[in-house]
Amino acid sequence: MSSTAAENKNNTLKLVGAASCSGAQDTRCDMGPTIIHSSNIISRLEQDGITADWEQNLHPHVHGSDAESIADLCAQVAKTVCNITDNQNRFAVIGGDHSCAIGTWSGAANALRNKALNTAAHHHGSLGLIWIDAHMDSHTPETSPSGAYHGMPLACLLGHGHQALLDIGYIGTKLQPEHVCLIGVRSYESAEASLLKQAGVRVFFMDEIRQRGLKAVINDALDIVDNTDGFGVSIDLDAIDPVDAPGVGSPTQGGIMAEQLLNELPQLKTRKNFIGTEITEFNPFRDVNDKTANLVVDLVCALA
Ligand SMILES: [Mn+2]
Repeated sequence: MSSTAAENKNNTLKLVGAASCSGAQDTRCDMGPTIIHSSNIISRLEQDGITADWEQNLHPHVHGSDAESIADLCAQVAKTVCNITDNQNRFAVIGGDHSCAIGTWSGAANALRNKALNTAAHHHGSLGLIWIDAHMDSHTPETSPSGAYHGMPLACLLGHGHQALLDIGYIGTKLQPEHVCLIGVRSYESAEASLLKQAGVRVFFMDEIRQRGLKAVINDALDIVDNTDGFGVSIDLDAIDPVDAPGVGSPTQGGIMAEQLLNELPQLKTRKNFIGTEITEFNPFRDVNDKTANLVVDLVCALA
């Protein structure tokens, strides 16, 4: 007897804490996952009718700001996310600084690639990604003024960066430029802008969001990820205006208002190929009245 894909789908939201911190100069984002883990997040999801559990909290085995130390945690994150996706559950990774994205999306890409190989499909298991961020995160070690790895994850996923970070999950590029877009960008250096431009990655700057509205931009973003085998969203909380998200690693003026984002994000989960969420750069030490902590919970619920 054959069963349908719908019957096989396990449909549980698996939350994963990834305490990445060595990718940033301010390492206090490592407390973010702990704070969210101890919040009301699971009961909030259950109130919304979502089956959810907190799968695991991952910590670096070694603390160092070199590529090998970053790669250690990213490899753990990749393995966990790959297993969740293999089991046809959705994931929500709570960072940590944004360097954990190398792990999250390498793991997702690995699962999609294995699935395509196993089914002898005519496609290659392509990953789609909507990257919501004030920054481009597209530096390489050669161009980064700070050398901080949370400024490099998107470049790594596109195949540019330290070798140790390119080989996570499997050896090879995880993300094709035509399957990714950035939303909310307003602070960047010219070297990363030209890397994305040369690759042909679509960037929705804040100016365009103000002109056209977030709804139109999210619709365009969904067109970009529509034909992939699976897509997700990586949210750097600094994309959101510091008025609404003060507790972040690098607050940047002039961002997306939280309410707008919460209104538009639920469109993502209506797509059949939506596989998971990542929320990064929550720094509880900079938070004001738990505003940012509560927003993380709201964002996970909006995407669950
Ligand atoms: Mn970022």
